[in-house]
Amino acid sequence: FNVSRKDTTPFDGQKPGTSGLRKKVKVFIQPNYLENFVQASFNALTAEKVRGATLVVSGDGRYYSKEAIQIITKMSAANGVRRVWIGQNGLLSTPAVSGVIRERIGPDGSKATGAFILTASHNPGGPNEDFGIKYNMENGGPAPEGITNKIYEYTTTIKEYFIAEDLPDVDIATTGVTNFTGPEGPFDVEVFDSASDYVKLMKSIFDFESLRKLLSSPKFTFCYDALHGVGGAYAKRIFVDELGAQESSLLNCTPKEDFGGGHPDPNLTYAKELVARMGLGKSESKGEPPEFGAAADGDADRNMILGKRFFVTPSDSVAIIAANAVEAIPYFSGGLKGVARSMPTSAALDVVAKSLNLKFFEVPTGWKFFGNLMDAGLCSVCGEESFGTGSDHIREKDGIWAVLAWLSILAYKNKDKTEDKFVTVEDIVRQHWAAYGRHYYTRYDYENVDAGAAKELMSYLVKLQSSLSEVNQIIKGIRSDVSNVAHADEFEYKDSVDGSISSHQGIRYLFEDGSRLIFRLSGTGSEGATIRLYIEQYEKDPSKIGRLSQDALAPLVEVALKLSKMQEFTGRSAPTVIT
Ligand code: VG1
Ligand code: CO
Repeated sequence: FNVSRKDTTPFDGQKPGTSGLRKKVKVFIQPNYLENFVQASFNALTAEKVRGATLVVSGDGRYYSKEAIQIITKMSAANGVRRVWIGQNGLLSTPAVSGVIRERIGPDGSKATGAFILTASHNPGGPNEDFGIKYNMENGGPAPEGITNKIYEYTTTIKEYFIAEDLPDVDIATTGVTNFTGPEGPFDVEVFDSASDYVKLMKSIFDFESLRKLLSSPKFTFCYDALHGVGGAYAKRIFVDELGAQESSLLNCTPKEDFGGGHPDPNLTYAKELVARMGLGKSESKGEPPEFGAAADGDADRNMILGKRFFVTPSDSVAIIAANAVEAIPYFSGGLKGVARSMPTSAALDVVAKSLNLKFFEVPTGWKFFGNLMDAGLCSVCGEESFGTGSDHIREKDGIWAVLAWLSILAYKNKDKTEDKFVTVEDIVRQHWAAYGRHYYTRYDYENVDAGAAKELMSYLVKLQSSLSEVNQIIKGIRSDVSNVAHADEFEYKDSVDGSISSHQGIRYLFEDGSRLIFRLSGTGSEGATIRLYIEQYEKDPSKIGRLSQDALAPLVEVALKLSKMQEFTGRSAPTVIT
């Protein structure tokens, strides 16, 4: 093949957000739009690093992925990349990409140096919906802010990109290696099975034998909903082929370009079918709900864990996994190096860390911050309130890992049980609350708010936060039964490993009784602004841990909405999504 140099001009707004660049497909398919971002990424990585590299290029299979894979392959060839690895049909979940970068060895003994992951995660897909791209580094984790900022800078000044226009399109449906020769030498494209490496990794972490036993037990019933995301490709292989679950326990496990027209976000609002099956919906399905249910997002890095008629909040989920990991999961049998959560995630994990005497870290939203801690050997288990849970087996959150972790805890708790009582998901959560106290928690999302209004609300809160006496006076006027704010700030994070500072990571109001109100703007939306409000209250008294979350949090919710003048600023009387 030959290398062509193409003239181009910058596009506005190619700044990667919390997890890469996410835009409407209509924006991405403009001539040169994707090309500019990919070339800017190569420039940011520097030619030295790109030359000879082995790059993974794949994603959740959403609309425009196939075209994007061909473009990125041709640009890789032109920029001196040595090999491109592609999951069959362009499919690789985000956690699988991370695993492939870290673990896979190619037929010629090569190892990957990085990846372009093609996903907009939990955002809908299709010609009128979202596409996305992000770069992951050699450790398998998302590029740190130092790199994403550089990529953005290059997108603002870009004048040219390089592409091997005459490289034939790769047949991504068939596995195998194709060799090419360019001006600088050989260039190979390998298409490989999307699931094998990931299945192997999961088998090295969990005790599949005991999981198989659990799944075959007559007392246990199971259901998994991939919401038509890429998770389906792994669910079949792991839950059915390896663990013996029935095909009928898989919902929406055929990956689709438009996720069947749905919103591939595993929460109580969008995972409707699963929620109904688990007996949690307004309209309950017929028959007895399964004992365990779980869902994934488009790229299968998120998870929702449900018991029979029972919802596990993600903040509790990571705390419960951390509390049980050493006993229940072989990978952790040597102990946990430490645990970490994102700032808006509830403090349930903090209580576990304290009681088990574990190192603990609080980082800004987004998975990239956990990676440094893990690379430094400081963190084994981490999570976010946004249905993200994971460990240091890779450098991304991992939806199927979280399901296997929960199944392992269930298997462990029911191990020696010969009598009829099955220890359920709900039992495990209630026992956890009894031991550690309960963090009532809810998140309100105001999606697609006018960007100017969202900014104004945030600057109002930043200003307000600087005078505690004023804040407390306002709060007393709203509800006298809510405790005082002891501390308020705009969260800033100093990475304890590389010393880098990330500021403006959300506004926190921390109350004397341990309650917290947090406001931040989303960095993953593709249009307008999304305001997230996180509300949390800690209850240690065992007689008060069984309340309905809405009831327990009602006073704080009222304070949050009035204090922030939410309706005044946004014109919204209610959030779009409550989780
Ligand atoms: C959201 C979540 C955050 C998560 C991020 C990426 O970000 O709040 O916790 O890490 O999505 O998840 P934001 O900036 O919109 O709040 V994924 O599954 O979309 O890659
Ligand atoms: Co995701």
